[in-house]
Amino acid sequence: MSDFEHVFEAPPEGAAADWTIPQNWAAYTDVEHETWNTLYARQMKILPGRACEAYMRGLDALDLNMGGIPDFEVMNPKLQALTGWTVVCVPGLVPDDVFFDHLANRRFVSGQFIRKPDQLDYLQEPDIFHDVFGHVPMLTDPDFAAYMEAYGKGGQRAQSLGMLKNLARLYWYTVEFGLMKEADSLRIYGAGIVSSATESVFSLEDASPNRLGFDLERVMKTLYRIDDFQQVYFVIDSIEALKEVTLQDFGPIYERLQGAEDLPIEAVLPSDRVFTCGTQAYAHKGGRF
Ligand code: HBI
Ligand code: FE
Repeated sequence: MSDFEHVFEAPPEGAAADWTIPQNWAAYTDVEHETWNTLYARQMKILPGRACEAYMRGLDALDLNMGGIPDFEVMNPKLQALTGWTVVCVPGLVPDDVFFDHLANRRFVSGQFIRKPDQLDYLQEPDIFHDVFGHVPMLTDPDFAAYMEAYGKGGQRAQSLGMLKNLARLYWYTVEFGLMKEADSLRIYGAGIVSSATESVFSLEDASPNRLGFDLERVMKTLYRIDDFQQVYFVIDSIEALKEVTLQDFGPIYERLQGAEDLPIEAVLPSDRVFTCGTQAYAHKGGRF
């Protein structure tokens, strides 16, 4: 297990050229399966009424609640039949170009390991609970599936244009920490939120964070933090609207961004669609849960 910052230069021993490794499902211990079950049961007390419908539907369609860590040989045929996506295992964080190549081909990469029982609430590196419970249900939605493939292709292009920093913010504020408008309230679809018991509540109910309407160019300018609850969440109108916005050519946006300044995390602009103007009390008292 490596640090989040640590990215290997080349596939480690035992990994294929595309960095994938076997899941080796039979080798998970009882304790590891129990960790999955504990995390799963905890989220199921929190997510109904908070997670968006597409997420809850996907969770159902994939039967991730059969007990223990999902076996990809059982899960993948179901996922593939729905949207053509599959999930492959990797040893940890993989280089950007490898990550994008998998996404562009409708393969989602998942950590093979699961967190230790004393790390239930927080770990920095994505494990199989975050990657599968958090990300995979949304991949059963056809519009979200198309969005993620487009992101992979866009990543390859952004990398060649030197705009990856900006595109990564889009991933962060949608795929990882996105909220959406649904049934006259706000719902969660971001994987970083649905896989966290505390942030599932904080993101929707705490008075601290700003909740602002999603705007592609605005988001690409906005800084983010990776080690604590977010200070701003962006709200999409629908998954289809998110997909539509990313099917445009980002070229002109990148040109404007070249000369633009980054926006501070807690900025609220006159042009923002404000759902909540947060107090920022949590961040100002020092954060960290
Ligand atoms: N590797 N395993 C893994 N998981 C990720 O989410 C990931 C990665 N490598 C690079 C990467 N993400 C970034 O390129 C994106 O978040 C932008
Ligand atoms: Fe993630």
